[in-house]
Amino acid sequence: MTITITAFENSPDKGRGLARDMRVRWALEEVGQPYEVRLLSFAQMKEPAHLALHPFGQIPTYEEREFALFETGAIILHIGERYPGLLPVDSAARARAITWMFAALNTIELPIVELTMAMLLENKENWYEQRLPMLQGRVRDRLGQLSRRLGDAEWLDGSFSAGDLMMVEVIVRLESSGLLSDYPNIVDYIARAKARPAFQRAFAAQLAVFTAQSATS
Ligand code: GTB
Repeated sequence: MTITITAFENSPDKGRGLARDMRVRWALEEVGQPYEVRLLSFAQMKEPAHLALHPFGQIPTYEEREFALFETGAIILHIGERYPGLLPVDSAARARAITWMFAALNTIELPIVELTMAMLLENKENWYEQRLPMLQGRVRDRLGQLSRRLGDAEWLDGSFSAGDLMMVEVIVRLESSGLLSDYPNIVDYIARAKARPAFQRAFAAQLAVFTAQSATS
């Protein structure tokens, strides 16, 4: 059975692992499932063939046998439920790991995306400097709460799980912002996650797309 995901043909992050196919690649590496990648241009993402798979015309998607998924939360939950390695067997621990996935996506990612989008797209606006401290404050609030909960633990709840994968994928987006340096345990948490062989294989695979594209253009 072949698993196929979609990814940017030319990722704006230049292969730094910030586009959301990275989290799907990483999850598949954690569970040891091979996958193929269909690369899409921005124009192809808005064409009917892709819109049939992803109503919002985005990447990544996930195809397996007769069905297709979109939304990284749903994709990683599916991978975690279908293959061992990302979700605990114990039902309470499994529910808690899924809770962390939702916390990453609903509670932590929202203010991070708001901040990073403002930094990227609104930095020339005359109200940007006024708005920035408020956006940064919201992110700091969440990082402080996360840092206190993580404490000295290696992972959020026992062994590494899909909850950690999603949380790390969400907070790495802050690495260039300077905000993480006030939370050394979060910096170490990210470093531990990035040291995982599955992360490294996934990162190398998405970087190879950018390297190959640069060589031909
Ligand atoms: N909620 C969806 C999910 O989790 O699957 C969000 C999917 C999404 O935002 N996809 C983005 C996309 O397809 C790519 S990852 N955008 C094109 C469009 O909407 O037309 C977001 C992303 C893009 C680029 C960087 N970067 O350059 O650093 C980081 C993250």
